[in-house]
This record gives sequence, C-alpha cells and structure tokens, in this order.
Amino acid sequence: MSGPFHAVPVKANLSNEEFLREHVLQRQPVLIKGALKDWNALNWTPQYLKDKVGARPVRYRTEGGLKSGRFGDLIDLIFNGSSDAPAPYLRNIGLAEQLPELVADIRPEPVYSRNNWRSHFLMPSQWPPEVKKDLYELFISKADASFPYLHIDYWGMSSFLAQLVGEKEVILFPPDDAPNLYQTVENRLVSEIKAFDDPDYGRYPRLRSARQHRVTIGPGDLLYNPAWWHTTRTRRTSATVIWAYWNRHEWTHLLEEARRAGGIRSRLLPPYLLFVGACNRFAE
Ligand SMILES: O=C(O)CCC(=O)C(=O)O
Repeated sequence: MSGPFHAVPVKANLSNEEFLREHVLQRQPVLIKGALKDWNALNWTPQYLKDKVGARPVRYRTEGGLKSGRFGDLIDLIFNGSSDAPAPYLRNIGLAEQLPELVADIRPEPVYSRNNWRSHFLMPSQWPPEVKKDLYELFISKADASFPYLHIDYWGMSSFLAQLVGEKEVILFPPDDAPNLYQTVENRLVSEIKAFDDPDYGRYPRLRSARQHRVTIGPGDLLYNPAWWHTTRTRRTSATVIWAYWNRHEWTHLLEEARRAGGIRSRLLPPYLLFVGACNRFAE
C-alpha cells in the first residue's frame, strides 16, 4: 500500500440506535466490543469441542469443493498439529445442521442483529438458503492461514463476524472501490488480487487508489461488515461464527444484487421497491 491503512471504528457499549444510524444506514463497518459477553462459546477450547461434538462428521468448503472429516480429528490437526504441519481451513460449517449441540453456546443473539430480515415473509421461497436461511456458519483456521480471496459475500450480503477463539485480521475495502480491485471475469464479487502485504502494483496499479482498511478481531468481538470487500488472515488459531444480515435499510441493495444475480424477475421489482420506500419512510 502506498499509505497507512484506514482504521475501522472500535466501539464499546454501542446502542442499537447508534448502530443503525451510523453503521447500517451509512454502510460503515464497526467493531463492537463486548457484544458477545454472554456467549458460552467464549469458553470454547479444543478439548471442549472434542468432548461435545468430536465424533460428528462435518462438511466444509474448500477451493477444491466440499470436503468432510470427523470434527475431533480436524480440531486436532488445527489446534494440536505441529506449527508447520498442513491443516485444513474449516469454512462454512452450518452449526444448526451439522453441530447442533453447539447452537446453545451462541445465544443470546446480539441486539444489533435482531431486526434481521433474512427470515422476512417477503423473502421469495426460491431464493438460496445462503441468502434467507437462519444460517450461522463456523470457520476454524490455524495461525498464518489466509482466506483464499478478497470478495463481497453472496448476492452482496452484509454480515456479522463473531470472534470466539484466537485472532484474525480482516482486510476490508468499501464497495465503490470495486474498479480498483480487479474483479474476476467469472464473478464480479471476487477480486483477482491475492497478496495485500506485498501487492503486485505492476499488475494491479489501481490498487494504489483503493482505501484498504484493516482491523484485528479477538475473542468476544463482533465485527459488522456492511457488504464491503473483505478477506482475512488468521493471526492466532481461530474460531469465528459468521451470519448474514439484512434489514429494511439494506433491502434496496439486496434487491439490486439479487436482480443482477438472476434471482428475481424484474417485473417483481417495482412492488418490492414501493414496499421498501414505505418502510423506510416510517423507519426510526
Ligand atoms: O473468517 C474468515 O475466514 C473469512 C470468511 C469470509 O470472508 C466469508 O465467509 O465471507
């Protein structure tokens, strides 16, 4: 990068009103301290996870397709393997479906995410589960592992990242930096650029103009990402739970992305937008 990274605001005792006004409406990320203080998941250890759900088979996403394994064996490879031994990056493990015994550990739902329209009655039934389902996904990764690419989530979704164990650095860019981030031809929500510590400016000169933000999240931190470009580096072996977030303030944005992705027929769009307009008019 040519200059220092931009900081993501860090707030404690954030009111839901300020969260909506300053972050959801302004589409600005925020790291909320203490939002998960009642979660038993902050007590997770490798042994606790093995005792509770070690025998369960799990499926996780990789660049080579879905893989599976016994959860306890995967935990051992990640937490107890030697530092140079390869370990899987466990991505997108749906907790309710695959490790239901852990769901009670991620309660109560933080106030910031309660007004979440993922399960709104206007969500068309044919839309994919990633967009509308009550999906809480677990990510477990070893120190020094990197998420494989910079991206915006499926259909441009906003999300919450709840950090439970270890530390992760999150690299973010605002959505309107897309022209500086070299979107891939196959998927405009994914960037070609892989290296951000020592970027190839010869190949990606416009990256110099992009506003790179960095923030490190640790146990108990809740990061709100308002559909910004993002990727992560695991600094200390880590467990994170991630879920998507929509509400009336983001509805128009969802519809635009859904239409672009072919998930909504255009003749349906005007009534939806009218509805959104009405809701926003009476919103707080
Ligand atoms: O926590 C991580 O490893 C990154 C996950 C991520 O970027 C995503 O699910 O969109």
